[in-house]
Amino acid sequence: MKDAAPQPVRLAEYTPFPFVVEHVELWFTLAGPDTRVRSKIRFAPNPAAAAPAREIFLHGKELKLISAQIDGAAVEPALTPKGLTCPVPEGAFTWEAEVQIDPTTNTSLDGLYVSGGMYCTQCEAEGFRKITYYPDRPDVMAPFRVHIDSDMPVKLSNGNPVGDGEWDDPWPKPAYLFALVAGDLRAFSSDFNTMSGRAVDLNIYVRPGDEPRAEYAMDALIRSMKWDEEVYGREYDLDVFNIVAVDDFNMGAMENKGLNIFNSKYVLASPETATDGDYDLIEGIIAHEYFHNWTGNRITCRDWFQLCLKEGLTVFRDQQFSSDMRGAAVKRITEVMQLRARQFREDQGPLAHPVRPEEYIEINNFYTATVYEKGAEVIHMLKHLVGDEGYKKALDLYFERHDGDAATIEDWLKVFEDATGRDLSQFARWYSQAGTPRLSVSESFKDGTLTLDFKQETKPTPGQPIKAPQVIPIAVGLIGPNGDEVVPTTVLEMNEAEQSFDFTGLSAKPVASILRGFSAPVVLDRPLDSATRAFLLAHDTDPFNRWEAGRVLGKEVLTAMITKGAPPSPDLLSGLHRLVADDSLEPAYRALMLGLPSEDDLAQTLFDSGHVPDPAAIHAARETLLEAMATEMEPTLASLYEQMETPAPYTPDAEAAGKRSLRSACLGLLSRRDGCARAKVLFEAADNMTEELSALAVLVRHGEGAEALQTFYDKWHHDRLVMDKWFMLQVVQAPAEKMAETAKALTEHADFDWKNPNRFRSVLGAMQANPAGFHRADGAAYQLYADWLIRLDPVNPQTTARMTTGFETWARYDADRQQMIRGELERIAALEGLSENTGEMVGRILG
Ligand code: B3K
Ligand code: ZN
Repeated sequence: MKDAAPQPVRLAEYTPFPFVVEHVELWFTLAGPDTRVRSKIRFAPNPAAAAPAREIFLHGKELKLISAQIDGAAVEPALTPKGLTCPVPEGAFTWEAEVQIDPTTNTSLDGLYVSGGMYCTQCEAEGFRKITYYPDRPDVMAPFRVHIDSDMPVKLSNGNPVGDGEWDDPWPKPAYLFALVAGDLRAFSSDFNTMSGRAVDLNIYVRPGDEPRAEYAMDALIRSMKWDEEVYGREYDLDVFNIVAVDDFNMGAMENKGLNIFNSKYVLASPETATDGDYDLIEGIIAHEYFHNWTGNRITCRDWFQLCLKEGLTVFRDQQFSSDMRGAAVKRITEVMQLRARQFREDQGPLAHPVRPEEYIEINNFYTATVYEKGAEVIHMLKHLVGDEGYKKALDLYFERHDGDAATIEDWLKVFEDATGRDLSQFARWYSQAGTPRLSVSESFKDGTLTLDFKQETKPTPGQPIKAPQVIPIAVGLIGPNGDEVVPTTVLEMNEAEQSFDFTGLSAKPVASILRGFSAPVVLDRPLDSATRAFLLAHDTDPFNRWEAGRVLGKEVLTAMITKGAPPSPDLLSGLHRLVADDSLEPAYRALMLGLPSEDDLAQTLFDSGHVPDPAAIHAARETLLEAMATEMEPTLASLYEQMETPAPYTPDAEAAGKRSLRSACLGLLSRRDGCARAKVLFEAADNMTEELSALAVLVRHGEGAEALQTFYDKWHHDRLVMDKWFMLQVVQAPAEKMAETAKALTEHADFDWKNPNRFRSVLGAMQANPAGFHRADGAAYQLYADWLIRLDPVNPQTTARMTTGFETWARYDADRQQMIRGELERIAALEGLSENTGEMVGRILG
């Protein structure tokens, strides 16, 4: 067992740091295991502190202190594993220190580490303390100057270059935004002229030979810079903007000031190696990190409890950007699918927490779907409530009032109140109350009046037994019996536990389209007969709700198949068939229509309606429905498959990608009828990874993939990113009863580099995407998964802790499965030397 239980950090206990940092200067000597960091930091008393302090605490972790001085005189601070304490003089003083660190053995990918022969850093949230002694908290902001001594040809840090390996960042920043890179790298370069005429050099640094694969990311960067000027009036503020691609990275990317560091998966793309999905993600993540320059860097967070201040807002901004680039309807649907798959799942289980949590043991465990995606949904609602004009005024005021600040959610809501005159005190509950509200509605029609009676209810979540009503914007439109819209979208504002709204003066009973565009992150509970759902599927003028009608119908049909042995419903089959055949709808939208609710989503739905989900039965029902769809629609699918062929050469734009996504959906269904004939042809002929991979997936799914997998391996084994796909596909497409064995065999493959997070996730993480295999009745997959978490924890606690969420849904399942999962979690919890990261997660999941 672990030592003394770690103490949580609490929002309520925030106090300002007693000093301000006026300037930081750092000298790095990058020399492998004997890497040295010298620092010179100018401190002054913080006027905002309660009382002047006569000693200073600096964070420091895994550092070897070589020397320390204050105002030039040697000092001997008291050292602990978390930092040092040292007496200080009255007034301002200069701290100087030298530490020794070893980046070559740093496998946590946090702090300064070596990846593929290059030095790089990751400091958010608390990695800077592994580089030198410093007040490593976001409310301490300072300008930095950095000197890098290394024989590496490229030496980068934040800010503007002022010499070889010398950088000056004039914008005060917290330490979590510090970055350093040194390596044998090549740049793909371009430039940008800002709206006020500043010339900015843009570089994407990659390994030699990868330069052409950075072209798309560069294009996305330039479009992001332009968009932020046009839509938010935000201009870039340095002479250079650098991006570096790194192979070993715990997450997607990091917004370090002027020097974004990216997982190479989200930078490098070529038609032959990247899929349409990869291009889409690259565009979105490049934008996200760039947008952080204002929402995160220029205005940062006072403390880590305010994480959603920068993350929720930046996700919201990248969603707006992607919607402008790729089409609003399709983007909104994919956002909501992702929200439900990740955030609703989190909110409905033992890890539920508010968008602004109130305590944590390890902050890295709170970079969650709730903070990011629900954080963005809260802003989406706010915009509904104050309108586009109000939103614009509030954002302008936010940038004007808080530029240079480390701000809070209270500051954020205050600008909306001041700009619009609205009282947001009840709305603020969205930040403090965890859980997904369930919004039920019943409807009645009498004398030309439609009445909608709403009721909201949020189940208790850990630490929050009682929930107060929230403000819920409910976008509603009404459709007349002939399919025409009779009342266009209006936003109803619900703020009580139960509330009714009337629509008067109607000549006939309309069909209401409720929660249009998914105007609030709630579960809508609306009993409706399948004929009315089919009517909405055919006629709803709101593209999101039209898709949603099909989705809900699909869920109801699947539920009836699973719980009552009902056959696939003809209403659903014919409704989907009509839509898919409708040429007036864009192909990407039709492709989404063909997607059924996921197995995980169905498991939660069954659980919510009082059933114990059986993962094998869910899988089987989905298969039966897919077979029925293929049979019903075969001729239509076959002709669409021909029509949706995109001309060579490949282009990654949304229109072409949309056609390919519909084509791939058709291929998936047709392969159930044509013995994989089309997939075999496509696999041979494809000139791009999107189609090569979709054909391979079909072949493997139908047990026809052995040869193709070998061909693919021989063609791509030199390419890490493509090989990740090869690993992942085999796990995802494996038959449930063999998934654990497949994954295990892959972990024994010579190319399974388990210390690389991308590769680890592409085998172990992929098990989650095969729920029937993961939840196999004998627990073999649970055990394999836990074995690997146990192995990874001492090497990379952050990635291990994140992956424990694979077990967060244990309470949905039957007693045997519950017992097996709990057994695995307890086995992990009992480990000697378990990291605080994983310990906290496992403890919360067990409850
Ligand atoms: N801010 C980083 C995430 C840091 C995660 C630290 N464990 C990337 C992003 O959200 O843009
Ligand atoms: Zn972010």
